[in-house]
Amino acid sequence: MPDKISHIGIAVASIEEATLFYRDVLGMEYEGTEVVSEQKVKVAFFVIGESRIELLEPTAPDSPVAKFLEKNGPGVHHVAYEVADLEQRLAQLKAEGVRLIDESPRMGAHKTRIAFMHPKASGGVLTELCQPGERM
Ligand code: CMX
Repeated sequence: MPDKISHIGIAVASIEEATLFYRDVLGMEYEGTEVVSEQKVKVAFFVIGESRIELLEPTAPDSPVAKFLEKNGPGVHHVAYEVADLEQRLAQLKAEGVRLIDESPRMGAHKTRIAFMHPKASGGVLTELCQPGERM
Protein backbone atom coordinates (compact mmCIF):
# COMPACT_ATOMS: atom_id res chain seq x y z
CA MET A 1 0.00 0.00 0.00
CA PRO A 2 1.26 3.51 -0.73
CA ASP A 3 1.46 5.70 2.38
CA LYS A 4 -0.66 8.60 1.14
CA ILE A 5 -1.54 10.76 -1.84
CA SER A 6 1.54 12.93 -2.23
CA HIS A 7 0.02 15.28 -4.78
CA ILE A 8 -2.34 15.69 -7.71
CA GLY A 9 -0.64 17.13 -10.79
CA ILE A 10 -2.63 19.63 -12.85
CA ALA A 11 -1.44 20.75 -16.29
CA VAL A 12 -1.75 24.49 -16.88
CA ALA A 13 -0.64 26.86 -19.61
CA SER A 14 0.44 29.46 -17.04
CA ILE A 15 1.25 28.91 -13.36
CA GLU A 16 0.91 32.63 -12.79
CA GLU A 17 -2.68 32.63 -14.04
CA ALA A 18 -3.68 29.38 -12.32
CA THR A 19 -2.27 30.66 -9.01
CA LEU A 20 -5.01 33.28 -8.98
CA PHE A 21 -7.50 30.42 -8.53
CA TYR A 22 -5.64 28.12 -6.12
CA ARG A 23 -4.16 30.82 -3.86
CA ASP A 24 -6.59 33.71 -4.17
CA VAL A 25 -9.95 32.03 -4.82
CA LEU A 26 -9.53 28.75 -2.89
CA GLY A 27 -7.15 30.35 -0.37
CA MET A 28 -4.60 27.53 -0.41
CA GLU A 29 -1.09 28.00 0.99
CA TYR A 30 1.43 28.58 -1.83
CA GLU A 31 4.61 26.61 -1.09
CA GLY A 32 6.91 27.63 -3.93
CA THR A 33 7.86 27.20 -7.57
CA GLU A 34 10.67 25.13 -9.03
CA VAL A 35 11.92 24.11 -12.47
CA VAL A 36 12.34 20.35 -12.92
CA SER A 37 14.59 20.39 -15.98
CA GLU A 38 14.67 16.61 -16.38
CA GLN A 39 10.89 16.63 -16.86
CA LYS A 40 10.82 19.91 -18.84
CA VAL A 41 8.31 21.48 -16.49
CA LYS A 42 7.97 24.32 -14.03
CA VAL A 43 5.98 23.25 -10.97
CA ALA A 44 4.22 25.16 -8.20
CA PHE A 45 2.94 23.51 -5.01
CA PHE A 46 -0.09 24.38 -2.89
CA VAL A 47 -0.55 22.65 0.46
CA ILE A 48 -3.81 20.85 1.27
CA GLY A 49 -3.69 18.82 4.50
CA GLU A 50 -0.95 16.21 4.20
CA SER A 51 -1.05 16.42 0.38
CA ARG A 52 -0.41 19.00 -2.30
CA ILE A 53 -1.74 20.31 -5.58
CA GLU A 54 1.09 20.52 -8.13
CA LEU A 55 0.60 22.91 -11.04
CA LEU A 56 2.64 21.89 -14.09
CA GLU A 57 3.63 24.34 -16.80
CA PRO A 58 5.74 23.10 -19.74
CA THR A 59 9.16 24.68 -20.25
CA ALA A 60 9.73 23.29 -23.76
CA PRO A 61 7.55 22.36 -26.75
CA ASP A 62 8.59 18.68 -26.37
CA SER A 63 7.66 18.54 -22.68
CA PRO A 64 5.19 15.72 -21.85
CA VAL A 65 2.97 18.41 -20.35
CA ALA A 66 3.04 20.47 -23.58
CA LYS A 67 1.84 17.39 -25.48
CA PHE A 68 -0.88 16.79 -22.87
CA LEU A 69 -2.10 20.42 -23.07
CA GLU A 70 -2.16 20.30 -26.85
CA LYS A 71 -4.30 17.17 -26.82
CA ASN A 72 -6.57 17.79 -23.81
CA GLY A 73 -6.21 21.40 -22.69
CA PRO A 74 -5.63 22.18 -19.01
CA GLY A 75 -6.77 19.64 -16.39
CA VAL A 76 -5.77 16.76 -14.11
CA HIS A 77 -2.54 15.26 -15.44
CA HIS A 78 -1.50 12.66 -12.83
CA VAL A 79 -1.95 11.34 -9.31
CA ALA A 80 1.17 10.76 -7.19
CA TYR A 81 1.37 8.28 -4.31
CA GLU A 82 4.09 8.38 -1.68
CA VAL A 83 5.95 5.14 -0.99
CA ALA A 84 8.68 4.36 1.52
CA ASP A 85 10.97 2.37 -0.78
CA LEU A 86 10.58 3.32 -4.43
CA GLU A 87 13.19 0.93 -5.83
CA GLN A 88 11.65 -2.04 -4.06
CA ARG A 89 8.18 -1.01 -5.24
CA LEU A 90 9.32 -0.65 -8.87
CA ALA A 91 11.03 -4.05 -8.76
CA GLN A 92 7.83 -5.59 -7.43
CA LEU A 93 5.64 -3.94 -10.11
CA LYS A 94 8.08 -4.99 -12.84
CA ALA A 95 8.05 -8.58 -11.58
CA GLU A 96 4.24 -8.47 -11.70
CA GLY A 97 4.41 -7.38 -15.35
CA VAL A 98 2.98 -3.89 -14.78
CA ARG A 99 3.84 -1.47 -17.60
CA LEU A 100 6.21 1.17 -16.25
CA ILE A 101 7.46 4.36 -17.88
CA ASP A 102 10.39 4.53 -15.46
CA GLU A 103 11.97 1.29 -14.29
CA SER A 104 14.31 3.21 -12.02
CA PRO A 105 13.75 6.44 -10.08
CA ARG A 106 14.24 9.88 -11.60
CA MET A 107 14.69 13.16 -9.78
CA GLY A 108 11.56 15.27 -9.26
CA ALA A 109 10.85 18.50 -7.41
CA HIS A 110 12.15 18.98 -3.84
CA LYS A 111 14.78 16.25 -4.36
CA THR A 112 11.98 13.69 -4.41
CA ARG A 113 12.69 10.48 -6.31
CA ILE A 114 9.87 9.73 -8.75
CA ALA A 115 8.77 7.12 -11.27
CA PHE A 116 5.74 6.92 -13.53
CA MET A 117 3.54 3.97 -14.39
CA HIS A 118 1.99 4.03 -17.86
CA PRO A 119 -1.61 5.33 -17.99
CA LYS A 120 -2.54 2.21 -19.96
CA ALA A 121 -1.55 0.14 -16.90
CA SER A 122 -3.68 2.16 -14.52
CA GLY A 123 -7.09 2.63 -16.12
CA GLY A 124 -6.19 5.80 -18.02
CA VAL A 125 -4.80 7.72 -15.03
CA LEU A 126 -1.11 8.60 -15.27
CA THR A 127 0.24 7.38 -11.91
CA GLU A 128 3.41 8.54 -10.20
CA LEU A 129 5.13 6.87 -7.26
CA CYS A 130 7.42 9.06 -5.22
CA GLN A 131 9.78 8.76 -2.31
CA PRO A 132 10.30 12.03 -0.47
CA GLY A 133 13.64 13.75 -0.26
CA GLU A 134 14.12 16.82 1.88
CA ARG A 135 10.50 17.64 2.75
CA MET A 136 7.12 15.97 3.40
N1 CMX B 1 -3.01 10.93 -18.33
C1 CMX B 1 -3.72 9.94 -18.94
N2 CMX B 1 -3.42 9.49 -20.17
C2 CMX B 1 -2.40 10.07 -20.81
C3 CMX B 1 -1.62 11.11 -20.24
C4 CMX B 1 -1.96 11.54 -18.93
N3 CMX B 1 -1.29 12.51 -18.32
N4 CMX B 1 -0.66 11.48 -21.11
C5 CMX B 1 -0.83 10.71 -22.21
N5 CMX B 1 -1.86 9.87 -22.02
C6 CMX B 1 -2.39 8.88 -22.96
C7 CMX B 1 -2.77 9.55 -24.27
O1 CMX B 1 -4.08 10.06 -24.22
C8 CMX B 1 -2.61 8.42 -25.25
O2 CMX B 1 -3.74 7.58 -25.21
P1 CMX B 1 -4.39 7.01 -26.58
O3 CMX B 1 -3.32 6.12 -27.15
O4 CMX B 1 -5.59 6.27 -26.09
O5 CMX B 1 -4.70 8.21 -27.42
C9 CMX B 1 -1.43 7.64 -24.72
O6 CMX B 1 -1.34 7.97 -23.31
C10 CMX B 1 -0.13 8.01 -25.38
O7 CMX B 1 0.01 9.42 -25.25
P2 CMX B 1 0.72 10.39 -26.26
O8 CMX B 1 0.00 11.69 -26.25
O9 CMX B 1 0.96 9.72 -27.58
O10 CMX B 1 2.07 10.68 -25.53
P3 CMX B 1 3.35 9.76 -25.36
O11 CMX B 1 3.09 8.32 -25.56
O12 CMX B 1 4.46 10.40 -26.14
O13 CMX B 1 3.62 10.02 -23.80
C11 CMX B 1 3.44 9.37 -21.54
C12 CMX B 1 2.68 9.68 -22.84
C13 CMX B 1 2.42 9.19 -20.43
C14 CMX B 1 4.26 8.09 -21.76
C15 CMX B 1 4.41 10.59 -21.28
O14 CMX B 1 3.64 11.76 -21.13
C16 CMX B 1 5.26 10.39 -20.03
O15 CMX B 1 6.30 9.74 -20.07
N6 CMX B 1 4.84 10.94 -18.88
C17 CMX B 1 5.58 10.81 -17.64
C18 CMX B 1 6.46 12.00 -17.38
C19 CMX B 1 5.65 13.26 -17.16
O16 CMX B 1 4.45 13.33 -17.40
N7 CMX B 1 6.34 14.30 -16.65
C20 CMX B 1 5.72 15.57 -16.33
C21 CMX B 1 5.42 15.70 -14.85
C22 CMX B 1 6.69 15.74 -14.04
C23 CMX B 1 6.52 15.99 -12.56
O17 CMX B 1 5.43 15.84 -11.98
O18 CMX B 1 7.55 16.35 -11.95
